[in-house]
Amino acid sequence: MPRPVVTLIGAGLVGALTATLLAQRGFAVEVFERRPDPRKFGFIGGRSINLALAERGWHGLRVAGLRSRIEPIAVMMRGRMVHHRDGRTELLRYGRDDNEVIWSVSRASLNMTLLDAAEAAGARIHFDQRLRAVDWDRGILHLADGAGAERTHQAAVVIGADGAGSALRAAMATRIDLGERFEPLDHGYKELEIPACEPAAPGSRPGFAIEANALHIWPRGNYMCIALPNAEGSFTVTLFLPNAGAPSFATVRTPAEARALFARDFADALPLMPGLERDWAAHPTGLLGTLYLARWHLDGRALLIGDAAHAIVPFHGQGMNCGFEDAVELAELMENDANDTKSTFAEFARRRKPNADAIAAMALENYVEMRDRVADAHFLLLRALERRLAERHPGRFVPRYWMVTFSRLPYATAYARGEIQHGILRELARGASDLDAIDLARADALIAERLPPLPAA
Ligand code: FAD
Ligand code: E0Q
Repeated sequence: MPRPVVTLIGAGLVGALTATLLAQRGFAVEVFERRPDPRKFGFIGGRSINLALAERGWHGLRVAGLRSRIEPIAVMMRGRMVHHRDGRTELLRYGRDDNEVIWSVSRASLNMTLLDAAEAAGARIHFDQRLRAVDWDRGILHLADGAGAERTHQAAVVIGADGAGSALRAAMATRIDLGERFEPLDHGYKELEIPACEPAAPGSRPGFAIEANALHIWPRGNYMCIALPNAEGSFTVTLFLPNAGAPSFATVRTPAEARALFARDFADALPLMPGLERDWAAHPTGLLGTLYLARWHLDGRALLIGDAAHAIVPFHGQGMNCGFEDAVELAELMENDANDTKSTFAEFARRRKPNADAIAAMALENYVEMRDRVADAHFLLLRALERRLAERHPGRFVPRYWMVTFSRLPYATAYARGEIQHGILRELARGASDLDAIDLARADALIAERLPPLPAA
């Protein structure tokens, strides 16, 4: 039997992992990537410079045999370091101990490691090749390089991992109604930097200006800043701000206005950001939103994965993690049946769509929680109660954040159980102002009644 051939569009995070996993399973993989090879020409920015990697993402890397290549470049984040307006900081741990943490990784390093892995597994990656259109009747892709030179490529089966602005999706939409809906968020983002500090002694390593092993958050009600550590000692700071109103990207426009905003609202960060004005002027304001599609595939000929199928807002740090789950699920399905892509793609969508919808909803909810609730007394009571019940009922009452971040339970399960748990918390905490006022016997009864035990990990 000849090796089944698969063509991928996009060698970003999800495309490169999918190429690796399929090539490792014996597929002949051809990948077309719009950008030049970042290993030769440097990584052309765009989007966040580092990302939070959690259990689902690690699983994809482990399946590809890449865990040991990423571990040395990942920075542990034990929890959220909340920066209050008065300058106080407080670390809210994500999990119970250092086994329940998330990791900050450089997008560029991760992507380059995945490109190496894909090629080592036998995938062929064609850089500087942008998909322009598809002739579905002839099964021909039309591509162009940066200089405008065109080429074609015969492809019976094509998988689109070409991100939120997917060209393959646009090509599929000329053939079938994908039921596409993009819900823009009325907030955007700007990426800034806290550089590494001067080395303590000549020749010693540069240091972190703030706690290295945390995800820093400056919640300010309707907007917020976050900062994730980079291995060399710097932090990538992201300001999330409304597009209209005040303050917003409409009122904070010039570098001087940005400085004034930071002086007022992020006073402890400002002295650590000497390049604020330069970064503000040089970096575009990013757009955010959620992409919903009713269909992800065109019979057995084309399939969308990752952001191309389900871009989400970044407030749970799960977009890449979710895309890596797509890659693993697809590779396993295709390995089991390499030839019937029509039923494979349909099964992939059947399994993944409810999960993509669930993480999309949870990511939107997390924005409000992050920017607005982390300082609210009732919210903190619910949080404390949640921890108490989780200790009392391990394997049964499991915080939603934990299910999303530290487990591989389907996102849809995390969402559904999270709703039930939230109902229980609200019922128990109604009228209560502290943990001692809560009726734990009633808690136990509600949990036994409404939450079946989770399957053992
Ligand atoms: P992309 O990374 O967008 O890659 C698409 C690739 O396709 C690119 O290489 C592109 O050049 C290529 N391409 C595009 N068009 C064409 C074309 N026409 N022809 C050929 N190639 C093409 N996720 C997390 O898990 N954790 C986080 O902490 C996190 N933080 C985020 C912060 C921000 C501000 C944002 C915006 C996103 C964040 N995400 C995070 C989400 C994450 O960035 C995405 O989910 C992830 O990059 C999706 O990977 P992808 O490969 O599907 O798409
Ligand atoms: C995480 C890890 C961009 C981004 C990435 C993240 C998170 C947040 C807020 C943001 C959510 C959290 N979070 O701390 O609850 O866990 O990835 Cl804004």
